[in-house]
Amino acid sequence: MFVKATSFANFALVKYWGKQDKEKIIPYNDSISITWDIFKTYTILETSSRFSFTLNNQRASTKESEKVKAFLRHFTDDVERVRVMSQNTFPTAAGLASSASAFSALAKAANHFFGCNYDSTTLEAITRKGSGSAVRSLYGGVVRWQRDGRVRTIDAPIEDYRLVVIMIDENKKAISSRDAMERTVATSPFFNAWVDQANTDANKMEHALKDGDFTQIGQIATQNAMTMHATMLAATPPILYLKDKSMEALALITELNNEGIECFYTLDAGSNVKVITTKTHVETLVKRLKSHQFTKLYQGKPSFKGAFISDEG
Ligand code: 2P0
Repeated sequence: MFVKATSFANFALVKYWGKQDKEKIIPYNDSISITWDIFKTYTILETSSRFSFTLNNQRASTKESEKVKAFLRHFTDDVERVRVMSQNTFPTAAGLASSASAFSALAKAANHFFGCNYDSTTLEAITRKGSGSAVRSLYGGVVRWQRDGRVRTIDAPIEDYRLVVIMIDENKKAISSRDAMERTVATSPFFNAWVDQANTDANKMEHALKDGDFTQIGQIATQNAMTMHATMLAATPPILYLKDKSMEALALITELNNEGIECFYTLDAGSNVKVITTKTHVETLVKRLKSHQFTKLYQGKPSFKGAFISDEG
């Protein structure tokens, strides 16, 4: 027997950064994301004589295998009889939300494979344990993950929004989001201010999204991302994900937006820059980025699908 699930990465317009409950993975602040149709994970669970976990066609490390086994124990008492194969269509752990698509796909696949049929609240609670942001990839479109742990989708006119990811560095990041978040909560003097700001931003962002106010969405999203980075820069020792090239890209995006090419940037736990623009402006934007030597670009559209079972037999 096998089950295949597919899921997509999501990028937050208002970021999740900090856990008030490290066991249940409950955030200090609300976050809001859009699920995009690029950066997919395919996960297959197959009956086997012993457990194995293959990530991107390579046998996973003991640490990764143990994490997957621990996750699967939420679905079964017998994890030894399953083979797990997971494939990302993009660089893993490079700040491209690979853990979000990976754990939402695994959760969906396991729920089906082991016949659990958990309701959405239970599945969300389990998915969070793999990766907090993965809970947002269970759903398509605009998703709000609240600080009470609940998740809901927001109906907003985002069909014409487009994503352009500027690849600055495809390598695995030096510090995981989980460790970086913990250090920020424990040592950054700005952490409380971040939580207040982000919760206010989430409310404003929900309104702006529903109104389709692209300028307002861009202003809130960019300021939110920069506040998150400022908060982690103030941690001890400081957490610095951005590279010189990232900074160059930010300046260029601001310049292009000022010229009338509607776009804004956001940043996650990595140096790669995500630019959001519209269908009308995407071609010009890409051309201009390329003319400034930003040649490694990925382009996407919103996905209105979240994680789903794509094959079984
Ligand atoms: C986000 N990030 O909202 C934020 C912005 C990165 C920067 O959620 O510890 O892999 O597994 O819950 O979900 C990445 O962190 O962390 C993340 P854990 P996760 O997208």
